[in-house]
Formats: sequence, C-alpha cells, structure tokens
Amino acid sequence: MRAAITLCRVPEAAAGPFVFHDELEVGFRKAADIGFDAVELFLPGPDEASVAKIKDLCETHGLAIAAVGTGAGMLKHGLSLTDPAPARRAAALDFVLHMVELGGSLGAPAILGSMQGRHGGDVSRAMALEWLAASLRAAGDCAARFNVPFIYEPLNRYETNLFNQAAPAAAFIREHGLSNVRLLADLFHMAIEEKDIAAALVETADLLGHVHWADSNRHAAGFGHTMFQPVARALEDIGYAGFLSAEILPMPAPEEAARRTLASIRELFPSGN
Ligand code: LER
Ligand code: MN
Repeated sequence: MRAAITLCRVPEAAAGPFVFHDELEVGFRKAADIGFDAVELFLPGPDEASVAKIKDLCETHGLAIAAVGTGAGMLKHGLSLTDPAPARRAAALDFVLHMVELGGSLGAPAILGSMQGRHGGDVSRAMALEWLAASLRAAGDCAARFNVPFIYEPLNRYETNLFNQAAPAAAFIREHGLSNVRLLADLFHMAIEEKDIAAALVETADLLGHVHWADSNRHAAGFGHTMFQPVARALEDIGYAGFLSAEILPMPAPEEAARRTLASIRELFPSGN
C-alpha cells in the first residue's frame, strides 16, 4: 500500500490536521527520509509554487504527489460551493478548478472537503445538493482532461451537513452520473459517523479514490481506538490501490507521527499490497 504524508503551507491551518508545515524543500526531504512514497499538498492557492518546481522536488526525492487539498479557499477566502451568493459560489468553483488543474499537472487528484460548505439559512438542502452536484460535475470534467479523478470527501457532522457517511455520498454520485468523481474515506470522520468503517469501505468500494489514514482522535494510527485490522483487510479485499495519506495532527511531534503512520501501514500490509 502506498503511504503519503501531508505537507501544509497555509498559515491559517497551522493548528490543522497536517503533519509537516515546513517549506516545500524541507517537507519533501523529511517525507523521503522517513520512507514515504508521496506527499499530499495543502497549499494557499494554485500559484504557491510552480508545477515545474514541485515536479523537480518529486524527482529529486523519489516522491509522488498523492493529492492536493482545496480547503484554503475556505480558510483563506471564506469561499464555499454552497454559498447563497452566486458570485461567491462562482469564485469558490474557480478556486477549486484551478486546484484541479494544479493537481492534474502533477498527476494527482484534487480533494473537495471543507469547500463543500453546508445548507442552512436561506439555502435549502435541495438547493445545496444541486449546487454540489453541478460543481462536482465541473470539477470531474476538468480533472478528466488530466486523466485523474476528482475526490469528494464526506466530513463529520461538525464540519458539514451535506454528507457525513460514505454510502449516501456514493448514492448521490451514482444518481447524478458523476462518472469522474471518487470518494475519500477519511478514517477520522468515519470513526465519528459510520457504524462499521470496514463495511462502509466494502459497500462503496467501486468509488473509493483516496484514504486519509487517521486514528479515531485524528492522531497517527495506533494512537487512538480505531480497530485497524478490519479496515486494512477491507482495503485489501476490495483491491484498493490508491494512497493511504496521513492527514493527522502532528502529535506528539511531526516526525514521530510520521514514523508511527508508516510503521502502521507496514505492519498492517506486510505483503506491501
Ligand atoms: C479535509 O481533508 C478534512 O478532512 C476536513 O476535516 C477539513 O479539515
Ligand atoms: Mn480528510
């Protein structure tokens, strides 16, 4: 199983669930030294670093880009795809599409997490879901030009009220024929929302595109109370071939969280699959 580690360059997310916050050169070197296969980037925007520079860092350190997050659009600019104001929604989609292009140029998918927003106030659930479907279609079409999917992430109830579980999100993707959209299984959100994480992974297997490898308390795997054995067996059984990416708090310290993550993956997938 390929292991990835998060590298965040967004000052507003300094307390967020990201392991490294170093400059790109330093973060890539640390990821490679510890033994990761890839880096997941959380950048302030599409122009933080050139594609050429990031590709160069990947080559120098033998790393891939697992995914790029889009959450800075919300954190830095307060943008959301379900904002009641049409101009704000348009700006949110524009931000997401530029991140899709950045990721695509690096052979990586972009992720829709917090930028999905929520319904409430003047925005009905039906309205929000219509806007979400339209945005997922646009982002999926854009990603297809780069031969990568677009990744939609159900979040826990404290972060969105659109989709909190994998199966309803999968049904929504299928109903709307969003053929280039895949699901992100963030094991932290799933530990809050799912009845059975392994069963949810099996149920939505055909749509699984990315995994955030986190324990129940958003620490590294092994530092919380999630039962990782059945999760790992489910991922093997469904033939998941994507990344396990540590979107976790850097606790007790970044390097230790990173090493614990990699050890958990090597222990749970001894055959390397
Ligand atoms: C993003 O991947 C995520 O999991 C959300 O909780 C936003 O922080
Ligand atoms: Mn996540």
